[in-house]
Amino acid sequence: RESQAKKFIRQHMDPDSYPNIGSSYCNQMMRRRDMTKGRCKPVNTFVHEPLVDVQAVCFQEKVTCKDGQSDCYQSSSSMSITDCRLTNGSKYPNCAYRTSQKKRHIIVACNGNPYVPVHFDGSV
Ligand code: 139
Repeated sequence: RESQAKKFIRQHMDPDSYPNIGSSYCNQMMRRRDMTKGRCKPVNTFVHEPLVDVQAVCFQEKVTCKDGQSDCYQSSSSMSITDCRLTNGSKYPNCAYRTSQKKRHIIVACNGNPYVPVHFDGSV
């Protein structure tokens, strides 16, 4: 089955779309990356930076994760991201998202050998 590392890439990496991101970006990408199967995933962030730069965050500033675990890391640089948030009226299977582009420091949880991102904790 899909590894945690591959799942992170599928759900959170999109290095090539930026800066051509329109208002339907999240509606298309959430479906294309299989996050609208079974339920609408409520919140998801795509990162528009090279994979190597996102993987390097595992060796940057260590921070506490939202769930209290200690395997989270904050990027030293701000990164181009797009937050996708399910709209209030959206009802499965019609998953409708609001698309918001931001420049933020990302926070990811890392695991495994090689030590790579497996969870997106948030952005600041
Ligand atoms: P998730 O199933 O949470 O993690 P997403 O990140 O895509 O998948 N793992 C950890 N999980 C949580 N906290 C830690 N400290 C962890 N360390 C390792 C994927 C895998 O990572 C492992 C878990 O065991 C799991 O197998 O918060 C809920 C979802 O919302 C997304 C991220 C998360 O899903 N989200 C939230 C965003 O994409 N952006 C935001 O700004 C906020």
